[in-house]
Amino acid sequence: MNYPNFPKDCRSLLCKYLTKEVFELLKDKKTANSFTLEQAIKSGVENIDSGIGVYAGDKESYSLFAPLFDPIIKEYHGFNREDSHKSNLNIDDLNISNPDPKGEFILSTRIRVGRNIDNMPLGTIISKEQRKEVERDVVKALKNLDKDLKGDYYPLLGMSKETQNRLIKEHFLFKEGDRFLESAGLNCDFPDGRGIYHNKDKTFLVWVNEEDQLRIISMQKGGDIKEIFSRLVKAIKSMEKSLKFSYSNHLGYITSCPTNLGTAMRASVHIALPNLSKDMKKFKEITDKYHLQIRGVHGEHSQSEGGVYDISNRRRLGVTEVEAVLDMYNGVLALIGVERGFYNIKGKK
Ligand code: ADP
Ligand code: CIR
Repeated sequence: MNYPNFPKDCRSLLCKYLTKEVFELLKDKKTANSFTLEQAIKSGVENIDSGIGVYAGDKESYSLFAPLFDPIIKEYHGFNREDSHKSNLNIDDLNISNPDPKGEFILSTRIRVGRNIDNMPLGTIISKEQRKEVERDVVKALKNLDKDLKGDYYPLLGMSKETQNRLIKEHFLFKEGDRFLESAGLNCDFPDGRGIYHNKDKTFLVWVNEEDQLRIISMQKGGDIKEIFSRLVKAIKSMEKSLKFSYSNHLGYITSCPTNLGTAMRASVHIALPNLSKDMKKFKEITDKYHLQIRGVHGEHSQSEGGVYDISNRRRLGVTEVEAVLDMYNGVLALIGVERGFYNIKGKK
């Protein structure tokens, strides 16, 4: 493999940190699962509009290819090589109330974590048989959930296109054919081994074998963040009784994409900010100040519709789960404050 040819306007962190020296140092290395540098960078090489551009094949990828991953992790999370990660899933430590009790701005709230099974290769290089084994083990663990977490598993294989598209449109299911995941090898054998579990009300969901082997999700209408966090924590704790998740003291929960390491948590609101979003400079100033990420209403790489945005915590590593939720909460309070100001100035309220 030769050093990739990045165009001049390429802005990915891969392009920034894969210097010729780093490339030479890493190009012939292989993890015990035979994951190579070429595989790690394929998504960013094929998709030059990537923000990040790299994926891991296993836990060892993060140490073997550290000269590439470390600066990317530092820039994304503000986390240094010497730092170590701490987890805090204690719901009593999250002392917050609904930031929008009258329901004027927040349409819905969702908190998800990514998880992968210990000692399994990640989805980028997992074999078809191993993927099925993961699916079997996860489905077995899900059967132990009770009360409001009780639900059913729906494999993608055999699901009608109509049902699949409805679930995607309603924000419950992952999209099909994401080109970033495709290049990373994460769509291999699709839809085999993939599926979705959910309770009756679709307030608790688990995605199986998408970008990570599990995405554990709690969501509902409105802004009751604490209730949503509590449901998620209860589910994680219950699933941990029968599944061992891949974890490192340095990097926290191990995920395919380095942006998800640590808590692997993304706490988001769908929020209507029709006035503030007319001034993208000001909007971005606030989101940067509170370490937030702006996405469109259909998730990553999608657009806003009608002034509604997906606002979430950006940092996931080097902060605890409680702190990650607080990043989102504090930022949302600030955004609502400014949006309200716009309303008052324009006399629209
Ligand atoms: P991830 O959350 O796993 O990073 P995406 O950004 O692709 O992945 O989002 C997955 C789905 O979750 C999308 O359909 C997105 O619109 C939906 N979603 C995210 N946040 C919320 C929210 N607060 N309320 C409702 N749906 C949401
Ligand atoms: C990219 O590099 O744009 C994709 N591989 C997605 C990266 C994850 N996105 C993010 O900012 N959390």
